[in-house]
Amino acid sequence: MLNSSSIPTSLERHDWTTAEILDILQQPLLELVYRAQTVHRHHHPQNDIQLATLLSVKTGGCSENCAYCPQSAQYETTVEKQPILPVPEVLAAAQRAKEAGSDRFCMGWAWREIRDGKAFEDMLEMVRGVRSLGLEACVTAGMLNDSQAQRLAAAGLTAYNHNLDTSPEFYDQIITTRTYGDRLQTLDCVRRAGITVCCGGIIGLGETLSDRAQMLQVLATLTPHPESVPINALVAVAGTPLQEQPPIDPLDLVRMCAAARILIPKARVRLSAGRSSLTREAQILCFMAGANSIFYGDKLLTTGNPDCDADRQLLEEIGAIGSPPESTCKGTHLAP
Ligand code: SAM
Ligand code: DTB
Ligand code: SF4
Repeated sequence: MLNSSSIPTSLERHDWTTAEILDILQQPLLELVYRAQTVHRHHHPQNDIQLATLLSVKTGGCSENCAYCPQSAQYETTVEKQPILPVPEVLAAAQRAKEAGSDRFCMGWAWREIRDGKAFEDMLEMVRGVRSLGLEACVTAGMLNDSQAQRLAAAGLTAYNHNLDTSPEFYDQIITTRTYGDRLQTLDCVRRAGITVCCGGIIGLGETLSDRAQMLQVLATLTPHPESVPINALVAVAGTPLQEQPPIDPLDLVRMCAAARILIPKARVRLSAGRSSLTREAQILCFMAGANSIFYGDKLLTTGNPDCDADRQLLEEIGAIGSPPESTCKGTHLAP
């Protein structure tokens, strides 16, 4: 078993093995959190939790069969296919997010892949608009190619989110309409275009601890490392194949945040979907373990998120900087 006191905190490695990562995930919790916090404080300012707001620009009707996703056209969920939001509506939501204190505006399209044409031109305009508000802009819209990545980079896109979701081994139990290799190829295009990479995964899909370690191993051996690593807990949505999945143990989320922090020390580790089911105390443990960003606003893409007031109170209670003044938070309904 690894001993925290003998582990250098400044080390950034790209050769982690799954066995080493399994050891990390299974360390005694207090030891693990201490180690992760030590790494965290070496690489990041204290009390800094970035607020990012999500908006679903294109909702529902997706051709893919991701078993966790309420937006897949293959499952009967309460999410209906919606028209793509127009540029001014998206930029108005970005403005509200900024006023509420967000630093990053993340836009989602329920697509298998980006296709050239009007919707892509609009996406580029949204990116330019979000950047001109002084916000970081992140897009998640499925697979893309080199020329699309280069155009997004030229529009000023800060980050592209494309998750691995789970381990290479477990992947085809969750998605069969595209491969793990497809995902890695998209990440390569993003990297080549000079856009920062936002890439993480989900726990609670029915994976084993070894799957979690394998997914982290793929992330931790990407060179360079992703700048941003979202850790999601499954939001089990009625109508999806994973609707009956039992909720995760919140301490497993703490362990995943801690492992991500230790393995990918410079990344923003984003405590993402699933926060609505966490107590304040569990979230604080995730922050102790190195999570340094949350999604802020009452909605993720299609499912709920803690409301703005509760999050502001939480951030104030823990002394995290970036908590917005009360007046700007009131009435923030970020969804259209
Ligand atoms: N269609 C694009 C794609 O799949 O890359 C972008 C949107 S997709 C909703 C973005 C990510 O959200 C997924 O890769 C997955 O990690 C996460 N996600 C989707 N549904 C989720 C759920 N029910 N619970 C937790 N995470 C979820
Ligand atoms: C990520 O890893 N989590 C966010 C963001 N990237 C796009 C999405 C979570 C979606 C949760 C289910 C929903 O609201 O539809
Ligand atoms: Fe489509 Fe993305 Fe949902 Fe998969 S996760 S069904 S690709 S929106």
